[in-house]
Amino acid sequence: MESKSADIQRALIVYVDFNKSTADDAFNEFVQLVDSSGLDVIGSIIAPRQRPDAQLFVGKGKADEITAQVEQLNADVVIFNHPLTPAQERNLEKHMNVRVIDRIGLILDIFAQRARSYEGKLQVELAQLQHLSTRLIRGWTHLERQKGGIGLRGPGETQLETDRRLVGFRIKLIHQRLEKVRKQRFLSRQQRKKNDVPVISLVGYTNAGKSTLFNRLTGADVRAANQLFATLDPTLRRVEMDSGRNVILTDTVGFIRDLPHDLVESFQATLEEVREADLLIHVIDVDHEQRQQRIDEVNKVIEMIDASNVPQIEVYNKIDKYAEQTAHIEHADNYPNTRIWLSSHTGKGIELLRENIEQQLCHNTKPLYLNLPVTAGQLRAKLFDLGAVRYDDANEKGGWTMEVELEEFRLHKLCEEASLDLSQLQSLPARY
Ligand SMILES: Nc1nc2c(ncn2[C@@H]2O[C@H](COP(=O)(O)OP(=O)(O)OP(=O)(O)O)[C@@H](O)[C@H]2O)c(=O)[nH]1
Ligand SMILES: [Mg+2]
Repeated sequence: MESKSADIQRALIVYVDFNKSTADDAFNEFVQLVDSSGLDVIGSIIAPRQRPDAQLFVGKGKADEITAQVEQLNADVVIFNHPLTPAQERNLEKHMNVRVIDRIGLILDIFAQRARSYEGKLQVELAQLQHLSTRLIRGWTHLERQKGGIGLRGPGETQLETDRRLVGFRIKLIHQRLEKVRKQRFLSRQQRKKNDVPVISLVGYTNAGKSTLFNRLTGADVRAANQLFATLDPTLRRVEMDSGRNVILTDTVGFIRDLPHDLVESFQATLEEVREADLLIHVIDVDHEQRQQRIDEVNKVIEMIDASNVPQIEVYNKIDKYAEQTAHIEHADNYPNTRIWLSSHTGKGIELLRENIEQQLCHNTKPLYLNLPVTAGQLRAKLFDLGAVRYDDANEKGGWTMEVELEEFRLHKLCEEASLDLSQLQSLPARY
């Protein structure tokens, strides 16, 4: 007798393999993703292919094979690890007489299950509507065994049967509501700036250990789980550093390879926290084979949301998995970024992170030497206003040679506001 509850759906997964080199990792991640959605994986089919078929994505023979498996295993849903066009989805459903969900539909379903906050729900609904609006016309009538469940739950579900015009209207409404959320977030950020509290955002691939590190640093108890996208809604906590200085730490949604652009767009309100942060802690699972690839994926998203200028501490997490791995810190190639090896789970190496955060944000009183061009007059005036200037002299190029003393992240921000690149301005100590 099966003891599982009746509404757990039986999923057959189809992994279409275009690229042998990353196949294992991508396949395992896909299974984990389906697992995280609460579906029961009852079988998998791997389909090597050169390029997708326009009608069915896979070849006709493969589609027949999948159909036979669906019947044999009594599957409720077939999940493809790739985006499908609405036409492909419809053709496949007709062919197999079962619901077909693509990778984006799957991720959206997980998001719908996790969204708790008003903002999170709005963002998921927006992404769902954008994804579904192109698929609405197909209806679901060609499916006999329609049961609801995956792809049909969450804030967007009631919109499924309505027409596109209404969906368009709803999308507009959500945009307006999200605009309000963005404004509120903007105001609270302004307030924090006024109070001079620096903000640190945790970023990283899903399941890297962001929430575990967040809990470790803040003493909070947010949900950490061996599950993809355990966290969706951003959480903010104030943390007191050893010097007594306060910072704000935010935990947020994880990233994954091939994040659809629409999804990133829908999460603008959340991701703005990342862009506006003073420092990013990029959490990396040290134990992962495809570590570098995942780092690159995260940096791609960081670039996509215009946050690549924010200084980063790369945290190589989970060193407790290797007995011989020691906690340590090193400087990354792109100053002032650093890399720290630690374990959020055992706490080993956490003090290195705390020290480095303080160094980057709080009391960096090391003098900084600058060569400002003649066009940087406004920046120079601001530095004087802040009382940060220790030395200032006109140089032969009509600009200024300066020595300033202020937190590096602040100088970074000021340069950015003035559209100047700090690395171009820094100079060796002037001889005076
Ligand atoms: N061994 C070990 N496991 C860890 C460590 N840090 C986190 N984990 C585990 O890794 C899994 C994921 O941790 P989370 O903190 O939920 O990861 P996350 O980055 O917040 O994941 P999402 O919110 O899903 O994006 C959990 O099972 C944690 O217990 C660590 O330092 N060592
Ligand atoms: Mg998390």
